[in-house]
Amino acid sequence: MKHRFTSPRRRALLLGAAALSVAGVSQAQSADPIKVGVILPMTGPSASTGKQIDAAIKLWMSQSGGKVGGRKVEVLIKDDAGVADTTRRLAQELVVNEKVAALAGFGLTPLALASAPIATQSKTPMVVMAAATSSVTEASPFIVRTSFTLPQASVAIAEWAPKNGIKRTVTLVADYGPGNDAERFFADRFVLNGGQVLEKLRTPLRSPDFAPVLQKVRDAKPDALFVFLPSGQGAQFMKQFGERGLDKAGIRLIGTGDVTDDDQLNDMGDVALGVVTSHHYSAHRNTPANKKFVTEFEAMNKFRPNFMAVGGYDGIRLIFRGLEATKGSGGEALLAAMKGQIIDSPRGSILIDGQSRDIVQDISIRKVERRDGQLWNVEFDTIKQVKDPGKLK
Ligand code: VNL
Repeated sequence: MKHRFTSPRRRALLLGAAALSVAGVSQAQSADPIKVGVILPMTGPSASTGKQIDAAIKLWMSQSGGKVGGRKVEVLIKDDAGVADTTRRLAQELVVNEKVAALAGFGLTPLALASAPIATQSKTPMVVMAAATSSVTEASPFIVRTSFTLPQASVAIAEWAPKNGIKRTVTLVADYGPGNDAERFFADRFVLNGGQVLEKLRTPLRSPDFAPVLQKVRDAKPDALFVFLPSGQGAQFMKQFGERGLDKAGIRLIGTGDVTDDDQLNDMGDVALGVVTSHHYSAHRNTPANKKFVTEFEAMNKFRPNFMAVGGYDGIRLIFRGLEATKGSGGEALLAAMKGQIIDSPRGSILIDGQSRDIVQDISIRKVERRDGQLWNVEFDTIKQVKDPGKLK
C-alpha cells in the first residue's frame, strides 16, 4: 500500500486536501449543466419523427430559456437512424460518459425496448416521447411515456365505426408491436360492437409494398379498411390507396391518426378527404394553448407540428418539471417527481399516471377536411381522459 509510511501529520494534510477537492468538485458540479440525453431517428426511414421531436425540444428550450433554478440544461441529441443496437449503445454512452439525468426520445418501439435495460441498470429515468406499443412502459420501472398507446387510439374508432354504417372491415397494420396492438384492440372492440373483421393483413415495418395487400382489400369489398402505419408511411400508403381506386370502389378508410399525420397530410391531396381517424393530437385543434404552440412552432421551424412534436414537447416539459422539483438531481428522485404530473399540453390536459407511468389523455375522432386551402384533421368528437386499455388486459 502506498501510504503505509505516511505520517499522521501528512495523512491529515492529505485528508484535508481531499476534502477540499471534494468540495471544489461538488461546487463545480452544481454550476455544470444538467444533461439530458435524447436519442432519435434523425436519419433513415423514421427521420420525420426525429425532425419533429427535435424541433419541439428546440422550441421549448427557447421558450424556457433552457434553465432550471438558474442552472443550464444541456440537451444532447443523438441519431440512432432507427437501428436498435445503435440506440442501446448511445443510451449506454450517455449514461456512462455524459452522466445524463434522464434519457429521452425513442422513435420506435424496438428502439425503446433496446434501451430499457440500461435505464433499469443505471436507475436513469427514460422518457418515451414517440414509441406507442402498450407494453413499452412495462419494459423498465424507469420508463414514463408522453406519446400515446395504440390501444388508446384504436378503441375510439372501433366505437365510432359501427355507429356510422361500417359493419364489415379489413384491418391492415405494420407487422410489429404497435401494429399488433392496433389490430387486436380495434378488432376486439369492433366485433364486440357487432362488426365483422373479414381479413387481417400486415405489411413489414421496413420498406412495405402496399400493392399486394390493397388488391386483397379490393377483393374482400369491406365497408371500410382500418389501418395503422407508423408516422412517415401515410403519404405513400394514401397514394397507392388512390391509385388502385379503392376510394372510388366505395371502400372507406378509417384508422388511427398516424396515417393522416400532420407532417404529411397537407401533401396527400383529395384522396385523404373524408378519412376518419382517432388520435390524441391534431394541429387543427382550436384552443388557445394549441394555437400558441402551432404558431410558435411554425414560426421557428417552417413546418406544421404533428403528434410526435407534441410527445417531444410535453416530454421535455415533464423533465423540466421533474428537475425543478429535485433541484437538478436525476435518478430515482427525478422519476418520482415526474410520476403523477399533470401538464397543460397543446393537446389538452395530460396526466402521467403514478402507477403505470403511462399517459392518460383525451382521444378525438377527426375527419380530414380542406379548410382555407389546406388539409387538416378536423376533430368532431372527444373521449375524455382515456387510460391505456392495454393495461387492463
Ligand atoms: C410507433 C408507433 C412509431 C406509432 C410510430 O411512428 C407511430 C412505435 C414512427 O411504437 O414504433 O406512429
